[in-house]
Amino acid sequence: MNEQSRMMRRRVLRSLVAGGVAAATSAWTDVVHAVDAITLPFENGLRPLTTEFPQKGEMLLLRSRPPLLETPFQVFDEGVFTPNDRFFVRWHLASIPAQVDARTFRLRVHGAVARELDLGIADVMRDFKRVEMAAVNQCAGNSRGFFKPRVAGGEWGNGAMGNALWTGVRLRDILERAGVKAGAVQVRFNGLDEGVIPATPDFIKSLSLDHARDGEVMVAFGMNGDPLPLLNGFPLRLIVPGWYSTYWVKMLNDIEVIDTPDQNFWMAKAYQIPDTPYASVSPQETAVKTVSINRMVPRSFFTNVSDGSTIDVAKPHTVRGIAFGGDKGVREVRFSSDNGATWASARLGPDSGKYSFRRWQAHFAPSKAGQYTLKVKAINDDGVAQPDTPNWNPGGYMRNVVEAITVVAA
Ligand SMILES: Nc1nc2c(c(=O)[nH]1)N[C@H]1C(S)=C(S)[C@@H](COP(=O)(O)O)O[C@H]1N2
Ligand SMILES: [Mo]
Repeated sequence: MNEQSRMMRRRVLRSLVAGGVAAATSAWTDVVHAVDAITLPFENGLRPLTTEFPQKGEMLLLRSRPPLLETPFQVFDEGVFTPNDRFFVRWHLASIPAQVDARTFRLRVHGAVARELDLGIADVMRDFKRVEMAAVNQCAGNSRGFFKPRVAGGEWGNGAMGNALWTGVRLRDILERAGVKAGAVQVRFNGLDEGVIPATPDFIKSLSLDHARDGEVMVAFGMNGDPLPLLNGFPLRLIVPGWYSTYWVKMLNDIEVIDTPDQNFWMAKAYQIPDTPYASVSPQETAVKTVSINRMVPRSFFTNVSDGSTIDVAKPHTVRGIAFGGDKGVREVRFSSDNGATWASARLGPDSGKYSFRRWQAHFAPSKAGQYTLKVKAINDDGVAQPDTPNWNPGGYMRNVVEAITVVAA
């Protein structure tokens, strides 16, 4: 019943992994390292497992530079918080500092403010009230590999997400210290990373002034009780609870209050979704009105059974998993063992806060040998439920559907 045993872990040749189909004709000298790999359940789903990144344990490798590292899914069965050394990693630009000196690092606050601030880490930690919040960090493209028809982009499985207890200070308090001037409309955030060539637009994201001052958006220095790992944004990153992680700017060293809406590439052109329910369109549709991606939607997953698991027909089972409500708490998780014909409420684990993962479990006693399609559906505190059919959009964003797996009772 264990996810790990179902992952078809196997030894493959690194040149095969790196070179894809070209590997068959690659030089013999390329065939040097054998590495473990996992096959995700979609086309071209072979992913090597790597332990070669600093402060990271075993991760699925999608790309080395800039790094895209996915959390192996069985990690989510181990607890409600995702360990720092297994937390997924995503960077857009290839020039990322290999180390950051916390003693000399500065966070600048400028733009439409009464007083510019130039803060060291010690200032941030000492001068503002410390706050803590559990929140899910999920890439907008999480689960993109499941899109049908397929779309371009990082072909993630379901592991481009994680839940952590973030420690830091309120962005509102920092902005208050700087004194936002009348007429300001947005706050924009930049980190230490940049493109290799000047023509690459720097990765910069903005939030409305009201959102930035909602008292929930944080500048974090702690993750699950430790400093942030370098690849997750050491020494400071933005936390935007309930919103997709494209806004959670890492290695944050620049906050600018602006008085006209941000038109930079990463706001105006990238991360646009159809302005439709579940950001869904049919693949034939064109000229759909788009908006910048924003709030997350509820999701739920199985963590101790997966598609194709064989289970003992003679025994009752506890099926379990994780859920989250998106921008709201989890109201209910429903479980079905008959392909959605009947549903029962799952038992929810302890509540770590409305933006956190929440564990769930349900009882399943197969009445006879055979195949069972198990489904799980999350409903959030606004009554928003996961859809029965998957959404689709050309960017491969916001994948959402009631999860279904088939197990064999024998
Ligand atoms: N400075 C910086 N911050 C960034 C990004 C980036 O490329 N540069 N990518 C964003 C995106 S799209 C994602 S999914 C998250 C990933 O966070 P993680 O690497 O800590 O998991 O970082 C966000 N913050
Ligand atoms: Mo992302």
